Amino acid sequence: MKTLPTTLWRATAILALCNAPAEAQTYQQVWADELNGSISSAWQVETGGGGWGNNEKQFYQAANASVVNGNLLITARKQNVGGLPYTSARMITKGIKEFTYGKIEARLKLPLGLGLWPAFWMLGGTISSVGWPACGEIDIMEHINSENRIYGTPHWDSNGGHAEYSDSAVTTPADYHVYSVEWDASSIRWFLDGTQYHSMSIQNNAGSTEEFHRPFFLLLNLAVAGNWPGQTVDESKLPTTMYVDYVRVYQKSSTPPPSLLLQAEASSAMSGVQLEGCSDTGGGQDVGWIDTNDWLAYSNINFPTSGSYTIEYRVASPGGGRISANLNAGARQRSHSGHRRLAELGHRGPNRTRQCGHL
Ligand SMILES: [Ca+2]
Ligand SMILES: [Ca+2]
Repeated sequence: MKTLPTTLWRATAILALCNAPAEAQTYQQVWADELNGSISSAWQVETGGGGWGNNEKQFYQAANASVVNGNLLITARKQNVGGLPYTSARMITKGIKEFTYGKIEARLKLPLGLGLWPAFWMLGGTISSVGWPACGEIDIMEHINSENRIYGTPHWDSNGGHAEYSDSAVTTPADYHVYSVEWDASSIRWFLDGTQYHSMSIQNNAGSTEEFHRPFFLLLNLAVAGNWPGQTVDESKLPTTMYVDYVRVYQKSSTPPPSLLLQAEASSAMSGVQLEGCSDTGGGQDVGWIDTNDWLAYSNINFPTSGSYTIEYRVASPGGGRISANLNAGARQRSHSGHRRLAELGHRGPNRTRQCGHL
C-alpha cells in the first residue's frame, strides 16, 4: 500500500458495464380502445350515403354503433334512410389518432350473409389533399358475404394508376379472431391470430409505395352491398352485427440496454490501494493512490443478459497512467491473452473523467 505513489490514478465512484449491442426495439402499446363503456372521442362516427365510392347501399349513421358489454357493435339494418334501403355505421380516427408504422390489431367477430362487407382498415391522412389512392390504404381485414376467408390488401398510387396487392387466409369469421398488421419502413405484414399470411415490401418506396411512410388513421365499418360483395343482400340476415372487442396500436421504441453499476470501493479484494471519501453526491468512497501493479477484484458479477459489454471507468490522474482489466482473474475469456489495455490516461488533472474500453 502506497500513500505517495509515483504513478497515481484515482478511480472512483463508478465502474459501469454497459451492454454494447444495438438497442433492442420492442413493441410498446401507444394507443388502445378496449371499447368499454361508450364510444370514445378518438372516433368520429360518420353520417351519409352516396355509395362511398363502391356503390354501397347503406346509409351510415351514429345510431347503428354502440358499446355493449365491452364490445363495439356495428349493426346493419333494413331501414330506409337518405334514399338508401339499409343503415349501418362507419367510424374513423382521422385527425385524432394517426400513426406511421407500428402493429395495429383488433379482435373482431364478423356477421355472415350475402351482401355484407365488414372491414377494419386504414387510410392515409393525406386523403383530403391528395385523394385516393395517392393517400394509400391498408386493409387489415376485409370480409365479404359468407366466405370462410378474410383478406388483407394495400392500395396505393403507382404512376398515376391504382395498385393493389391482396392475399387471404381461411378462418371462421363468425368467431372472434385477432387481425393485425405489422408495418415498418421495410414492409407491411398481415396476421390472423398471430400467424402471418401476407407481406409487401415498401423499402425505399419499392413499387411507388411512398404513401406508406406517412401517417394513417383507422376505420371500422360494415357496408351493405357494393361492387365487391355484389348488389344482392340476404335481408333474412338483418339486422346483423360486427363485434369489435378492442383496437390496439403498438410502436417500436428503443429500450435502454442492460447495464451494471459497480461502486469501485465495493471490490471483493484488492492489493495496494486505499479508499477515501468521495465528494460526489451519493458517491460513497473513492479508490485512490493506485500504483503500478496494484489491483482491485470484483467477484460474482451477474451480467443482466449475455452479450458484448463496454466497460466505462470513471477515473482521474494528474500525471497520466494506464489501466487494464481482465476477466475471471486472468483466465482466458477472450481472444486476447493476458491483460487487455482498456484505457490510457493522459494528464487530466484532478477532475474525474470517463474512459471506455470493450470487454
Ligand atoms: Ca405511390
Ligand atoms: Ca373490449
